[in-house]
Amino acid sequence: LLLETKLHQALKQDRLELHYQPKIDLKTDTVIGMEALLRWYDPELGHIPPDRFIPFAEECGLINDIGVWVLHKACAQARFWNEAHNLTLRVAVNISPIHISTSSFVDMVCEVIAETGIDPHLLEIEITEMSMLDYTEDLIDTIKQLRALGITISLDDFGTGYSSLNYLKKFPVDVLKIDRAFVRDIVPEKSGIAMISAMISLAHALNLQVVAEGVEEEAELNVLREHGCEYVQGYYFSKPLSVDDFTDLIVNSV
Ligand code: G
Ligand code: G
Ligand code: MN
Ligand code: NA
Repeated sequence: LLLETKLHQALKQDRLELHYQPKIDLKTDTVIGMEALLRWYDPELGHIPPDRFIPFAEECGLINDIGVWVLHKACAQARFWNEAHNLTLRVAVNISPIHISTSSFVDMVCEVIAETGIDPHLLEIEITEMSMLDYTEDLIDTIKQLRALGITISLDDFGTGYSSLNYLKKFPVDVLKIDRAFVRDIVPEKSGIAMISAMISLAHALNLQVVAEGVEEEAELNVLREHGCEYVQGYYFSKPLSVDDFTDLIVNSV
């Protein structure tokens, strides 16, 4: 209960923070967007990682309010960066399967778009593969409506859930994010390369673009490039950055 009270207060008092990890286009080697990632620092408890408080927020019912806050904050920030630096960065927001399954989700997104003035083509929603597990026709409908608005939909953590290729056929997504567990396995002379190569081919055969997560080494980058992966994210380029540090990054790379 203590944690719930603290999280509730942090949300109400605007003490949650977003960090942004750049996404790099391998064709141009430029930053084309960023993923918003939640950070929570509590004066008594210290830094609490999202891996811990997101599942908790999903259990105690705070996840929908958090999702709205994140979406609003990330869209406003992206709009600001794009206006201030004459850019077209696309911001990606992680949305909980619980939240996206609420009936008012699309209306809420429309409100946030109107309030922040973001071009919906510069907004991406990441949903985890887990969301598809017990999907409903309503969820497919929601995704279709979001895409009709111009929003990009990515399937996050691909390969880690109980992925069935059947889901991929049913789900109208734009981007497949290969989980970093597979990127980590890219070592020459290992089956890791075969896996990555097959995943990229599968995505392309389904007209999906590919983001590889957790790229830390040049050798991994080279394999991904060679196999036609479009975008990468990872410590090799940058860890998730505070607003100030991300601003420095875009100022210095334009
Ligand atoms: O950097 P990292 O520790 O930030 O994030 C860990 C995990 O927490 C991510 O894989 C992601 O699934 C989840 N996460 C981070 N930020 C958010 C957010 O804003 N909303 C949701 N639903 N999950 C998030
Ligand atoms: O939403 P998702 O599960 O994809 O969140 C991305 C997670 O991966 C975040 O926790 C982020 O901090 C982390 N991350 C991003 N880049 C790297 C990387 O290069 N290596 C590792 N180990 N983690 C990373
Ligand atoms: Mn993600
Ligand atoms: Na992921």
